[in-house]
Parts: sequence; C-alpha cells; structure tokens
Amino acid sequence: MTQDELKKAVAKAAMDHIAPHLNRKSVIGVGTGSTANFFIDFLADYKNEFDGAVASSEATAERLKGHGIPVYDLNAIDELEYYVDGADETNERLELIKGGGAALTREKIVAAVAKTFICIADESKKVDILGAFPLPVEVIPMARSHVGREIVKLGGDPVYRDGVTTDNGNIIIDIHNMDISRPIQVEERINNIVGVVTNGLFARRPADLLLLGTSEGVKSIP
Ligand code: ABF
Repeated sequence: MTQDELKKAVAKAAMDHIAPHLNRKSVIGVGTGSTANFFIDFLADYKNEFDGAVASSEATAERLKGHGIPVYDLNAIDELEYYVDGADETNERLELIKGGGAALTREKIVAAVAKTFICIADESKKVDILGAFPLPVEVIPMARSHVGREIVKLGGDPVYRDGVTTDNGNIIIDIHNMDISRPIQVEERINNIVGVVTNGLFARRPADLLLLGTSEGVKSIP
C-alpha cells in the first residue's frame, strides 16, 4: 500500500470509531495535515448526523466549510468528545511530535479540551524514541534570538523555519538533534523559555488512541 492509502485507511478507521457515537449536538475537533484531510472527507458523509466542528487551523476550517460542515470557535463549545488529528512522530506511549504543518498551538489547545484524542498515522510515524523529526516550537517573533540561545543551552540545534508565519502571527523554530528520551521533561523545559508560545511535544497530554496504518491493516493502540 502507498503512504496515502495507509493515511486514508486510518482516517476511515477513525470515522468508523466515532460514527456510532455521533448525535445532532456533537461537535468534533479536527486536526491539520494530509491524514486529517482524508478524515475531513469521510466526516463530510456524516454531516447531517452531527452539529459541526472545531478546526485546529485556518486551512482545516476552509476544508470543513467547503464540505458544508459548520465550524465553531472553540470558546463557543462546552464539550468536545473527540479530537482527530495526525502526527509527525509517535512512540509506544502515544507521546507525539506535532507541528510540521505549523499548527501546533491550536492543535494543542483543541487536544487539551477534547475528552478523547484519536491520533491517525501511517506506520512511518512510529518510532522508539522521539526526535528524528525536528521538534517545532512556536515563538513570538521578537524572542527569536533569545529562544534560539536557550535551546542551544538545552542541547538542541535551533533552525528558523524561513518564510513561515503561523495562524497566530508567530514564527517557528525547529529543534534538531535534541535528546527527547524524557519527553514530558523536555516539553516542560522548552515551554518555560520566555517567548515560547508552545512546542510540538504532546507528552503531558498524549493521544488516547492511536490508529496506525500498516501493510497488515490498521492497528489500534492501546
Ligand atoms: C498535523 O499534520 C501536524 O501536527 C503534523 O505536523 C502533521 C502531520 O501531517 P500529515 O498527516 O500530512 O503527515 O497533524
């Protein structure tokens, strides 16, 4: 199977997982990226069976609206039962690196609110130790040099992501060669640097369910 076929298979598996629980009041949290896009396309088939969605990026909001799915501001929502999104890396404990698409802050906010975070990914994303994928950090523009210096002190190599502005008007620094054998500690240390909005480690709030696309079919973890 191609990588796209694996992504489509996990998106379908996520839809099959939540479909029986949808009702007219349900609002679904929807992530960003190519795997999440496949999920949005499946979600569109059910648009008369739920209320609407909360989007983790402007791009996702546009795709949802294009399908005629109402998009709500998160502040207008009392409860979010499910959040479905992809990842750049996941380990066995469902701790993730996200943010390759620069939407990490909104993704982390939606994940924080959702009762159940379902991560959908093809098997290329599964690793033993996080960190081969450079760790994205959203930074307030005037703090760029300061944050870079602090990252070096923590043992990482900061690389400014040229030409990228987040939906929140900030910049992205990608951290290469960081030791992420203790993900929660690294997540907290980076978030404590003044000027950091958030970083792409989802370890304090990992996914609850991983649907992993493999050549033998979709694996459900745990
Ligand atoms: C989002 O999309 C991100 O957090 C992650 O960076 C990316 C994964 O992209 P794809 O599904 O295209 O591989 O979920």
